[in-house]
Amino acid sequence: MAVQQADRIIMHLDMDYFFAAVEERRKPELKGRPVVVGADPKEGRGRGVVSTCNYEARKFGIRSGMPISRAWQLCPEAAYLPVDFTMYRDASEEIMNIARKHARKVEQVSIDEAYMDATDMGDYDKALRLAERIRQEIKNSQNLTCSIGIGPNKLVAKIATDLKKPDAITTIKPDEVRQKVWPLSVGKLLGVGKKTAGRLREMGIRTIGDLAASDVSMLMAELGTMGYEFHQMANGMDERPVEEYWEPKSISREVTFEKDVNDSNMLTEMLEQLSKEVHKEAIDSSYSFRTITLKIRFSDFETHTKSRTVNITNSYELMAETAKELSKPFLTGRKAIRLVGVKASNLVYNYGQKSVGEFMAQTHKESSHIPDNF
Ligand code: DCP
Ligand code: CA
Ligand code: CA
Repeated sequence: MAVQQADRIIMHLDMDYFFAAVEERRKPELKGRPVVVGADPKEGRGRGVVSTCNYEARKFGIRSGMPISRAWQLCPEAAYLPVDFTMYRDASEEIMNIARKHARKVEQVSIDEAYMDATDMGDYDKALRLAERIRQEIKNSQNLTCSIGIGPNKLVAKIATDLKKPDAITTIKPDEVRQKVWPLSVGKLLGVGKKTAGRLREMGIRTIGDLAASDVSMLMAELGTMGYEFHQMANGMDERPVEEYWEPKSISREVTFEKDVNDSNMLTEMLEQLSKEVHKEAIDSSYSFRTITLKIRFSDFETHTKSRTVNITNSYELMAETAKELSKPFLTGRKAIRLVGVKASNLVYNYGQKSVGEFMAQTHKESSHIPDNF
């Protein structure tokens, strides 16, 4: 079994049924009942989706991302609660602080999830005891349960967490990858969605073990460099470091009109709306900005971007006005507009407004998928 970075010990922590667990903590009378957090079900006529639900509700088949109307069909007697993001973020911050107290390096990757580098513990037994201390402190001081996975890298640690939930700690040592990881479906690997899983299935590859046993040149011929990466992952190899801090490079929003637009009022309105959203995300994440960029794509796909750098600001008006001014040269009426976008970059973090934990919980997901070409 080829696990090469056997010298690292990585832990992955994930809170159990997080939003619903925080709701149960606030209202202990909910305990034991199915609890669904998400959009208002409106007696089955509601639109919107389930954010999450507790394990009692999962017994009825309710899942994250499911239409709330479907959840209502499956279990009308559940307690349905709206999303109270602020409360979950506060809980998240407390949990991340506990993790930071125990582990030297903590990388928060979502509101309820973090990687920790526990290499300095020296061996898996000591790492397990550290995980146990973290789990206990979260339970005692936060009255919430979590699951923790321990392995030689991020990939294996995350797979370990998912093997046993809730309220569990699972270790996968390098020499256990074959026994514990290989029987799992390829969908457990990072980047293998339904589409890729389907392609792999056509190639006769269903489990991670099938993938590990496949010829790497064949995988590369079929899937390019992705094929190589999947083969590495299937063999339990993943070199990504645990990174405590990172900065989002920019915050942006863009929209493709349903019908190409030639009306300057409509464009102006959209630029104001996009600016509002970009501005809100910047403020919520405690960022000021210096550069505002406008992107315009015409109906023939000709695309332009124009930027202006201003004195450091967090003003919505300045963002919207700048975007509108930058758009003027494009409003000749000659060509209809297919897409517009607004981006804030040259971001400056406002320390002191919010803690680093809070800003990371908010910005990590959104900022990691901003396309570089915008
Ligand atoms: N979330 C959401 N919409 C989704 C998925 C998740 O709003 N489609 C929110 C609610 C979850 C939180 O993110 O509580 C964390 O997501 P997880 O995928 O970790 O799921 P849970 O913590 O709810 O459950 P589990 O015990 O399976 O981890
Ligand atoms: Ca979770
Ligand atoms: Ca999670």
